[in-house]
Amino acid sequence: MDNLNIFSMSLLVFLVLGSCNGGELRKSFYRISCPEAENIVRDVTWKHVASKNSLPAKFIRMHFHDCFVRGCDGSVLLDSTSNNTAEKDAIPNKSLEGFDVIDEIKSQLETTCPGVVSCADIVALATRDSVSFQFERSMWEVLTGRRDGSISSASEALANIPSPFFNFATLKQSFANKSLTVHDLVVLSGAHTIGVGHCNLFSNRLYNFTGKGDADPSLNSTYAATLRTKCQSLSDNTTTVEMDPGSSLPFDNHYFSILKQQQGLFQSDAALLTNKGSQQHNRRNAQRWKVFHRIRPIHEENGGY
Ligand code: HEM
Ligand SMILES: *[C@@H]1O[C@H](CO)[C@@H](O)[C@H](O)[C@H]1NC(C)=O
Ligand SMILES: *[C@@H]1O[C@H](CO)[C@@H](O)[C@H](O)[C@H]1NC(C)=O
Ligand SMILES: *[C@@H]1O[C@H](CO)[C@@H](O)[C@H](O)[C@H]1NC(C)=O
Ligand SMILES: *[C@@H]1O[C@H](CO)[C@@H](O)[C@H](O)[C@H]1NC(C)=O
Ligand SMILES: *[C@@H]1O[C@H](CO)[C@@H](O)[C@H](O)[C@H]1NC(C)=O
Ligand SMILES: CC(=O)N[C@H]1CO[C@H](CO)[C@@H](O)[C@@H]1O
Repeated sequence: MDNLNIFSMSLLVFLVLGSCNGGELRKSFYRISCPEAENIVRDVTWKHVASKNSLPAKFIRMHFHDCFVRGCDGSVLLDSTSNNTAEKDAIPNKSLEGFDVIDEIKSQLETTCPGVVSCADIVALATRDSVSFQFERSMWEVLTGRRDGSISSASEALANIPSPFFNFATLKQSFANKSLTVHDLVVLSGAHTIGVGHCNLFSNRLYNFTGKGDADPSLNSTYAATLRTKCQSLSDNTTTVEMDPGSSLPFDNHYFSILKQQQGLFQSDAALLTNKGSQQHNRRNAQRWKVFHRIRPIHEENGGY
C-alpha cells in the first residue's frame, strides 16, 4: 500500500499546482470536444516509456518547472526566440528532456481534434501516464482544462525554481511563494525517489564544503566516499548519479529512507532533516502517504495560486 499512497503525492502536486491559472479544472474536460484525448496521451507516453525508463523523471520535473513559473501553463515548452530566452533555456532546466514526446503527442492530437487540447494539460497527463506505466494502470486522476500561456522567460525560471543549494528557510520561502506549505515541500521532494542529478550540483558536499577541502558533515560519510568515486572533481558537469540510490526507477517512498540515512543527494534534500516540523512529516511520509486528504483542504482554503 505504501506505493499506492505515494502516488497521492503526485496526484496532489498536479492537482494542486494544476489549479493555478484561474481556469476551472475538471474531470474529463475533453470528453465531448476530444473524447480520445486522454487515450492518445497515454498510448504515446507508454510507447516511449517502454523503451526509455528515464522518461517519468523527466516528465515529473518538467511538470514541476512548468507549474512553478507562471502556473501550469505549458510555458516550459516554448522555445527561445531572438529577443527572448525561454524557461527551457534557464540554467535550472539543465536536464529537462522529453519535449520530443510532448511534440509527438501534440501532433497526434492536432490530427484528431485540431486546436482543442492544451499543451499544459498534455504535460500534466503525460506525467501521470509516464509514472503509471510501471503499474500498468492509471495511478491518479488529472483534472483538465488548463489554458496555455504565451510568455516564457528564463529569468523568471531562475527566480522561481528552487536551487539545490537552498537551505530549509529558502526552500520554505520558495514553496510559500506558491502557497505551498512545509508539508507540501516534504511530500513533493519525494519525487526525488526517481531520477538523477548532475555531480556539479552537489560535489561541493564531497570536496570543498566550507572552502577548506572538507566534506559536508550532514552527508553520510560512507555514502560520500561512494559518491567521490563517481564524481571525481568539483567541475564534473556531465556525470549523473541516482538521487535515490539503488531505487531510482521504482516510484516508491524509498527516498525518505535514504534521507534518514543522511544520503539525500542535494543540500536541499538534506535540508529537509534540519527542521523539526519537516522531520515529523518525513517520519509520517515514510510510514504512510495520506497526502491527498491532508493537502487538498489546505489548498482549497488558499485557493491555489
Ligand atoms: C524542493 C526543491 C527542489 C529542488 C531544490 C530540486 C532540485 C533538483 C535538481 C538540482 C535536480 C537535478 C537536475 C540535474 O542535475 O539535471 C532535480 C531533479 C529532479 N527533480 Fe527536483 N528539486 C526540487 C523539487 C522537486 C519537485 C517538487 C519535483 C516534482 C514533484 C521534483 C522532481 C524532480 C525529478 C523527477 C528529478 C529527476 C530528473 C531526471 O532524472 O532527469 N523536484 N531536482
Ligand atoms: C520578439 O520579436 C517578435 C518578432 O520579431 C515579435 O513578434 C515579438 O513581439 C517580440 N517579443 C518581445 C517580447 O519583444
Ligand atoms: C519569494 O517571492 C519574493 C517576492 O516575489 C521574492 O523576492 C523571493 O526571491 C522569493 N523567494 C524564493 C526563495 O523563491
Ligand atoms: C575550495 O574553496 C576555497 C574557498 O572558496 C578555494 O580557495 C579553493 O580553491 C577551493 N578548492 C578547490 C579544490 O576548488
Ligand atoms: C560544463 O563545463 C564545461 C567546462 O567548464 C563548459 O564548457 C560547459 O558549457 C559546461 N556544460 C554545461 C551543460 O553546463
Ligand atoms: C550511512 O549509510 C549506511 C548505509 O550505507 C547506514 O548503514 C548508516 O546508518 C548511515 N549513517 C547514518 C549516520 O545515517
Ligand atoms: C543552460 C542549459 O543547459 N539550457 C538547456 C535547457 O534545456 C534545453 C532543452 O533541453 C537545452 O537545449 C538547453 O541547452
